[in-house]
Amino acid sequence: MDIDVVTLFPAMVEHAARVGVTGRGIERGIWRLACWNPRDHATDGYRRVDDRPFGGGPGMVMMAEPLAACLQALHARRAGAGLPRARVLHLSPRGALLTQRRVAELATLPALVLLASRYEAVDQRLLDTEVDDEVSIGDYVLSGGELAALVLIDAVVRLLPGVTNDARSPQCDSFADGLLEGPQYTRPEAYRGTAVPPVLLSGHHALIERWRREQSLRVTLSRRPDLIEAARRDGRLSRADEAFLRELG
Ligand code: 4GS
Repeated sequence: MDIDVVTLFPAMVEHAARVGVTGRGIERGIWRLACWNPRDHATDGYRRVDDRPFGGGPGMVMMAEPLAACLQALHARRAGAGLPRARVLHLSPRGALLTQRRVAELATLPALVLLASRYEAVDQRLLDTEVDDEVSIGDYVLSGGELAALVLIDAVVRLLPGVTNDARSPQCDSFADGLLEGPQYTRPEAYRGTAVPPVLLSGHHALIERWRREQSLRVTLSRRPDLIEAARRDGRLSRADEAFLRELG
């Protein structure tokens, strides 16, 4: 997968993306990152990329022209290599909330362009003409879209085949099956006087799977009852699941 990020702080994105699982994905050639600075496409001698909002009001607005020129340059690079035009996403609290479902859909695309904006806003004319979708990572306001772009990159890249060493782990995640994950334990068997749940040491795989399912139902019901409701609606709860939930009350 090819990911191009438009950002005034390319070092922030480059450094963070080259760490850990996402960094290993780059080293393995599973995805490629390129950052593009709209300041390199500013039209005046001061390299200005922002200006005051028409109509007044606080803060600054990112100018359309430097962003458009920057996007044109990265689209041209792909076209020159014979590659199809990439989907352009703007990270913004006005966008649709990023979910694991959306992440999994994005992970199937061959290329993404992420626009990480700064200041109070982006000129609407640029959004109308150059951006395909707006995506939000949550109902709060950041000082820049870089961290949101990195959140999206992290969630997408870890799903790409060959990035994690165990191909099963993304399927076991919270949300992969619409429920939260239950507790996990590792050595030692007794930690400061607390033992590991004995079933996990039983070697009885069917029993362990059932116990894990029940823990998952228990934690989801107490923290995210909306997810239990959705699972029920979609027919993802078995009769054994329903019986266990009734037991919980
Ligand atoms: C988000 C968010 C965000 C909005 C960027 C104000 C600077 C800021 N981006 N999900 N301008 N929440 N962006 O807060 O994606």
